[in-house]
Amino acid sequence: MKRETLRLYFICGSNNVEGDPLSVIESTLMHGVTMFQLREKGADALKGEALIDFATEIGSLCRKYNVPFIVNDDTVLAETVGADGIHLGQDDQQIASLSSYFDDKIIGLSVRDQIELEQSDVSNVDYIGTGPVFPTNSKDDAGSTIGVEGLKEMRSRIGELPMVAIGGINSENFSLCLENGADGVSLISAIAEAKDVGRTVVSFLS
Ligand code: TZP
Ligand code: MG
Repeated sequence: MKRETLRLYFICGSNNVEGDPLSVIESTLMHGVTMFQLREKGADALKGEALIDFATEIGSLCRKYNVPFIVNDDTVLAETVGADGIHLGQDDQQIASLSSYFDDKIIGLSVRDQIELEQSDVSNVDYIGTGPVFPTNSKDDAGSTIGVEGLKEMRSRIGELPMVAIGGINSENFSLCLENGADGVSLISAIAEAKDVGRTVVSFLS
């Protein structure tokens, strides 16, 4: 994948936004988000047919705006709805056991630090997500922050592998991530909870 594709990576599930999630997602795509991930989590997460329907609608929107559509964790869902890729964490399914559907798809892996990097086979990984860079309220088990020093360190260890920063990124600190080795920033709350989603997206791109 091109590293520019990671520039502004919006991650969202149905319960990260107030109001209609599909309208919010469409607005972000329309205003220039470069990659989208469906991350459906929590006690009130959609399941079964409702989740498939939601993911299918998102897939159509992403195609309309020519933005890659990535599914978090759920390889069956990704394949069912024809997603462009999957994002896996350290405790998710092993990349080596993914079905052939993913052979030509985008594979992202969360790699927090040097220890996780040593434990990970990144040979078939298209990009890594590293963080949390800053404190976050969007993931209970995100662990301690790695700071921009963590990003810099990761960049020095992974060479040219595309890398996106995650965790607590907002309009004040996103440039720091880009200056310290990240090819892009991935965000939930700074976009999902913005009053004016379109304007917020544009502000991250300048
Ligand atoms: N992984 C590490 S931090 C995080 C994830 C999914 C949450 C990012 O959300 P926010 O609201 O942008 O801090
Ligand atoms: Mg996961």
